[in-house]
Order: sequence, then C-alpha cells, then structure tokens
Amino acid sequence: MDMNAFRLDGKVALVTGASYGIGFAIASAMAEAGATIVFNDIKQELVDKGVAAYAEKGIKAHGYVCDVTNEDAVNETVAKIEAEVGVVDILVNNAGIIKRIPMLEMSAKDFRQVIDVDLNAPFIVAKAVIPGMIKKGAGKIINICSMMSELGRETVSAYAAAKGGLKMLTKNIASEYGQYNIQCNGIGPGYIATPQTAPLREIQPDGSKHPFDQFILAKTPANRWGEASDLGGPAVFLASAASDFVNGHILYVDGGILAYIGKQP
Ligand code: NAP
Ligand code: GCO
Repeated sequence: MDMNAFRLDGKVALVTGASYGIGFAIASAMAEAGATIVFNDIKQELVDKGVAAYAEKGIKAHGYVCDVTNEDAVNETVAKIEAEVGVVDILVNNAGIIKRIPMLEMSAKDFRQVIDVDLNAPFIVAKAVIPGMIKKGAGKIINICSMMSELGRETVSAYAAAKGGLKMLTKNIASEYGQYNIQCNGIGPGYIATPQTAPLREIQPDGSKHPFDQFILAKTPANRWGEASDLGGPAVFLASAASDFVNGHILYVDGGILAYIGKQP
C-alpha cells in the first residue's frame, strides 16, 4: 500500500472553532500531514491567539472571524477563503457549545442556541463548501459528533439532540453527495480534557477528584480522559485518500467507553 495515501499535501482544510481545544489539535495534525490550515472563531482576539498558537508549532494558519450560525457570514467567509487560500478540500465541523441544564429548567431559547451551533451550523457550513468540492471532483467532510450521538445523560438534552442529529446529517450528506466523490464521516470523541469539560474535572474543595471525573474513569477501559491529540490520527485518516471508500461512518474515539459496562465499584 502507498502510505502517501495518508498524506494531505496540497489540500486546504477548514476547521471551524479551532483557536484551541479539539479543533486546534485536529488542525495541527492535518498540518503535519501536509494540509494548509484555515480556521475561524467568533472573536478577532481568539483568531489572533489561534494564529499565534499555530505559529508556535510552525504552522502558518489562516484565521477568519466568523460565527458559524450566521449563514450570510459563513457564505462570505467561504468565498473569501476560496479567493485568498483556495477551494476547501476538507471541512471539519468542530465548533460547538454545550449547556448543562436539567431539561425542565432549560429555556427553549437555550435549547435552540445549542441546536443552532451544534447542528444548524454544520449544515450551513457544509452547504457552503460542497459546491466547491463538487467542482473539484472530490471532498472530505468530518462532523465532530459525541458520545451523546448514541447515549443520553442528565442535563444535556439539547446537546444530545444536536449531536444525535449531527450523526444523521453526516449519514445524509454521505448519501446525497457520495456520487460526487465527497465522503462525509463523523468522529465521536469520548470524554476529552478540554475547556468544554473542565467543569467536570474540577478538583473538589477537599482535594478529591470531581465525582464525574471518577465516573468517567470507571466507564473508560483506558482508565483515562482523552487528550485532544488522540483525535489527530483518526481525523487525518478520514481527511485522506486512505478513507476514500469510508462514507457515512461515525468513528468513535472514546477509549472504549461505548463497548464497556463500566468498572465494578
Ligand atoms: P471548546 O474547548 O469549548 O471549543 C469550542 C470551540 O468552538 C471554541 O473555539 C469556540 O469559540 C468555538 N465556537 C463556539 N461557538 C461558535 C460559533 N458560533 N462560531 C464559531 N466558533 C464557535 O470545545 P472542545 O472540547 O474543543 O469541543 C470541540 C468539538 O468537539 C465540539 O463540537 C464538541 O461538542 C465536541 N466534543 C467535545 C468533547 C469533549 O469531551 N471535549 C467530546 C465529544 C465531542 P469561542 O471560544 O469563541 O466560543
Ligand atoms: C458532558 C460532556 C460530554 C462531552 C462529549 C462526550 O457534559 O457529558 O460535556 O458531552 O463533551 O460530548 O462525547
């Protein structure tokens, strides 16, 4: 097998919400595989910080200020990217939020905001880049799903609904655009140590681990939280020619959580 199939040289990769966290790790891995990195964030300050953070790793990333829920802004930004950097070959729909609120206490406004960022935005951004991929005759879309694409838990009703929907949006894009040599797959990270999960890992006043931290360790055969860097290899695989016949698949990168009943207390 030609191992160059795993390379991304000459490809333009757009990773949404990638100033830090999982998006930053995935973009960094794709850069190491040869891709040109484009990313966005809502605030110029974070885009500037992101560009500097990439530069510290020797990566010349192109940063754009764009709220992925704003369709006009997304379409304008993708047009700018195509003019300034090139047609987007690889899209990673990474930007996301979570609101941990018991359903009966959650307002419809809060519910809609999570759905807007975690489900509507991936639709909007994919719709903006697919025409360019069709013209080029190839494309890769990777939607960042979640354990909550498969499982529920207390306080995350909006997030689970969004990530469950994102799993099915992934399968539908795969179905509708596979004929144009566009592959659309998902990555379902397990519990990853990023700012998004920091509240679940806070050390307690008595110095003990957060109960949820202990819970996740007991539910993970690997007995550890994932690192954002654990997602780099799977993302490069799904962005590369090595996965040209993988389509509509959700690749769970969870240390085995979905396979495991959990350690006996
Ligand atoms: P994070 O640390 O909270 O980072 C999220 C990123 O998305 C931030 O850069 C944020 O920018 C950006 N973002 C949020 N709303 C946006 C919008 N409307 N437009 C543009 N950018 C926006 O999250 P993470 O842990 O890296 O997670 C990244 C993705 O992985 C999310 O989709 C998340 O649901 C998913 N995921 C995370 C885990 C985990 O355990 N961490 C597990 C499974 C799936 P700002 O800082 O400006 O808000
Ligand atoms: C939570 C966590 C999870 C992770 C991730 C798991 O509150 O349960 O934030 O939702 O972010 O999505 O795959």
